Amino acid sequence: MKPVENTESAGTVAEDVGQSASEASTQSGSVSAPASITTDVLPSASAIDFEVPALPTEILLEMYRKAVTIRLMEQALLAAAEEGQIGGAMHTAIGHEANAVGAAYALRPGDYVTCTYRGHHHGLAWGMDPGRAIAEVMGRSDGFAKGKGGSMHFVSPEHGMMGANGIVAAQVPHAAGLALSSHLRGEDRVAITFFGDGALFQGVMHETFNIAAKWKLPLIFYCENNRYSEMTPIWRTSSIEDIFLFPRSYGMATMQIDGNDVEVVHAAVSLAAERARSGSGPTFIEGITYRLAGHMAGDLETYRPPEEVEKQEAYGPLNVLRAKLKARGIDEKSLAGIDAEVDDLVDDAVEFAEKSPWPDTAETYRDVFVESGSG
Ligand SMILES: Cc1ncc(C[n+]2csc(CCOP(=O)(O)OP(=O)(O)O)c2C)c(N)n1
Ligand SMILES: [Mg+2]
Repeated sequence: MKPVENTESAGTVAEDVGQSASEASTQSGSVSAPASITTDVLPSASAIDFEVPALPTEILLEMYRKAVTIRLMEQALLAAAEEGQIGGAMHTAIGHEANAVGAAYALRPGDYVTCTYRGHHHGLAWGMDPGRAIAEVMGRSDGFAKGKGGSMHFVSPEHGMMGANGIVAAQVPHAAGLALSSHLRGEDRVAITFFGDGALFQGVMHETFNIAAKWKLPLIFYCENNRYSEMTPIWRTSSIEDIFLFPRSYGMATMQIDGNDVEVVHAAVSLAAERARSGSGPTFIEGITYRLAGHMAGDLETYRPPEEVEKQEAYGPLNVLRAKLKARGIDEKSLAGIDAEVDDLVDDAVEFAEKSPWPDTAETYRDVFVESGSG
């Protein structure tokens, strides 16, 4: 396995409906995975069909800075969890960065995002400040939900971040509601919802597929397929491993893409957003990715060999992006300079969060229930 160094990897898009799964699979060039993900089949092996324009180098550099910020913040949060500074479960998105960064750059201010409990990367990609984000995870008063949401319930409507959710797939119909409101108000806002491969087996997922396709909602379904649900690999839980084949049966346009490549993600989400804004309805994107850290802080990871993680790390989103930038003449020293700046920024963010006061007890029931004013 080695990092992809060119910008030509792409994804597959299939809008025809009524094909059999095997036809679709053959046409997409996807490979049926063996009974283990410990394989040399790279995500980009399934990536060929649509144009992936090269983004300007300055944008790629910005994306790199954002992806490194996410990575270093997640690492700092894992260290804080180990020190006992974080209550409750915390799931990091180490290895998932490109899905969030590529998508956020493809959408506009005013668009909506919802995501799972693994959502710190989406919050940051959508513009949330790292200091306040860390404060939220630590339950401090400067957090975006004054410390009441914590890691699993990131929310910041002013950034379009309409809520992470601890219940697998619960955020998906919420996004459909946001898309419906945009449609009913005659706005051109798009909603994107991120979920994992495990969410495909929740009933509400399929109810939302059906109604979104039927009503042509301006909605993007984005599956971050990291090939595990908690500690269980996908080949143990799913009848098919090409997740994008499920929504095709609802008549939805689908893509299976390399979720570790920001340019590919950007191109796919741009295409899906264009379809949504022009009234063509929802698109389902399966971003193949890999979780490089445990399912949650404290996960001993006894269910997968370290060699598997090392192998995937080589193709991790930061390595892919570094290789792209180097191919464009950005040298190691410049990249190390960005890494050092971000490191300082994240140190400051942690310090800010640690100094943030605990919420006052008077806050306990505030913002928990809607106040109608009528008693
Ligand atoms: C409805 C529901 N069932 C079970 C759980 C427990 N649970 C938490 S994370 C998780 C795995 C989900 O895997 P996936 O959708 O692939 O997302 P990932 O964690 O890999 O990002 C499960 C089953 C839950 N939170 N909600
Ligand atoms: Mg998963």
